[in-house]
Amino acid sequence: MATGNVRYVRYIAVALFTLTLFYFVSHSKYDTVTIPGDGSKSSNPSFPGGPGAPQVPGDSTGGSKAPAFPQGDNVLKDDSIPPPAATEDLAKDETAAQKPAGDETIKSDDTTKSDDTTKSEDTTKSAKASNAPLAMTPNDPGWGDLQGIAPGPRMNATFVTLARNSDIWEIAESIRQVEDRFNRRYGYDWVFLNDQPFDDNFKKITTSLVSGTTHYGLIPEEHWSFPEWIDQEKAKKVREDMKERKIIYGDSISYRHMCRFESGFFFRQELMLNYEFYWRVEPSIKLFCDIHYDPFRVIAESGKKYSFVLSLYEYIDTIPTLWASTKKFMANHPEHISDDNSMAFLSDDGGETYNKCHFWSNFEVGSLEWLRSKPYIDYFEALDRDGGFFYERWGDAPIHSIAAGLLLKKDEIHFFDDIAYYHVPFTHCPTGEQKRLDLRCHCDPKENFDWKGYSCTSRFFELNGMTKPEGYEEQT
Ligand SMILES: Nc1nc2c(ncn2[C@@H]2O[C@H](COP(=O)(O)OP(=O)(O)OP(=O)(O)O)[C@@H](O)[C@H]2O)c(=O)[nH]1
Ligand SMILES: [Mg+2]
Repeated sequence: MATGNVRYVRYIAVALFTLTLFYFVSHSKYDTVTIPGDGSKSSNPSFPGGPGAPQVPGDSTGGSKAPAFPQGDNVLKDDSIPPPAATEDLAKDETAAQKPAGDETIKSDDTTKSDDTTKSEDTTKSAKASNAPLAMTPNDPGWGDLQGIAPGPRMNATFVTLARNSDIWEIAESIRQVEDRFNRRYGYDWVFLNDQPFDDNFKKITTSLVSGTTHYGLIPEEHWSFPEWIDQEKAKKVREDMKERKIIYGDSISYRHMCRFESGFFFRQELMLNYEFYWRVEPSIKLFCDIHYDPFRVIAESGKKYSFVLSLYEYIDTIPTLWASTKKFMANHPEHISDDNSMAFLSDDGGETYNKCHFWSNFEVGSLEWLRSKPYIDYFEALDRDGGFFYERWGDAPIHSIAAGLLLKKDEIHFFDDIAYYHVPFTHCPTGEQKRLDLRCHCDPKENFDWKGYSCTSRFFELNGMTKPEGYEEQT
């Protein structure tokens, strides 16, 4: 009996305790934790880039990766700088820039992007910021300001990478370099192209690293296959012969498709049609210095069409008849050859023979409009007909370079000295200690290839009447 009473008392105590607990839980107040990217507004920034701080493109703590300045809003509003004609046309079509046709797009943060208020605020900010001058030297206002969103307009531009799924870690390394040194403040898009579908792992990792919107394109078969006029037997014999002669990638079919694709098709992919400027990035590259200004804007505002950081001599066994094909093209299309061209960069005898100099195309910032223009397409098609991608092993570097050298005016080609770069096995490291300190570089100046015997950069300087930087003799 006594035991029974104790049991009842225990039941009542437990019931009372449970009720009390329930009361406190349901009436207590606690702060809402904002999950970045859930669309709700966070507050109280406690550290730069922390929750609630101004959103920096690519800043994962900030949640949104949406560029603060919409891609399409790239009209150069400063009256003193005439906008390139094509920029304006594309800028009007903001929807086109934000919604690339075809293939797959992973939006950085749809909730934020589709928020009308955010968008109109951004546009106003962009209009004000568009007057921000380009800070090209340490004396220019804004040079040292490398925190937060970069002021100034955005060009209609994208990074572009051709890659296989197996390149994921090598391209991740490159993206990290580009983001840390530049794009985290700009949020430019990145287009990835592949002859096979990209897998989820590739997409997941690259999307997490890129501050802008990522797009994934599958290359159509006709851009990655043998044209019907190619004699397969002849092409096969060439590969066997090159294998015997140990010519690098000499026996590779895919390498040849890659070179042909980069020469004639990357800029015509559906996703790329939405953009006017591109920056090519390959796996395993390094950037050694901070990039203080927007290279896309440099290209757009100064009317440049092509740029480089490294130049060198081509391996002649891969292109024995490229110059003969080029000469045939020049004879057939004199209307495409620029009056103020860079023939002196390409030839030491007025065009009779090719000196093998080329810009190293694994880095390029340039105009897609130029690559899509009739002169360039006519040149590519003439070469493609001659079959040297398969009967030899023509690379896209000499092809882009010869095209730039002959079809463009001299001053449409730009040397980006400030972009310190490595792709195995060559380095561009700016000459002059003060420059490297200003740019916060971590490259070894001894590695700089610019003034060494196998580089063609001296020729470029001489041809354009440019003064070589102080101290270059010590690096020869
Ligand atoms: N999707 C795809 N991409 C390729 C293929 N082959 C090469 N690529 C990409 O094309 C670009 C150039 O290829 P690389 O292998 O880097 O050629 P390379 O720069 O001449 O030679 P490396 O010294 O090996 O870098 C890179 O971005 C590669 O990821 C391929 O078969 N498929
Ligand atoms: Mg490479």
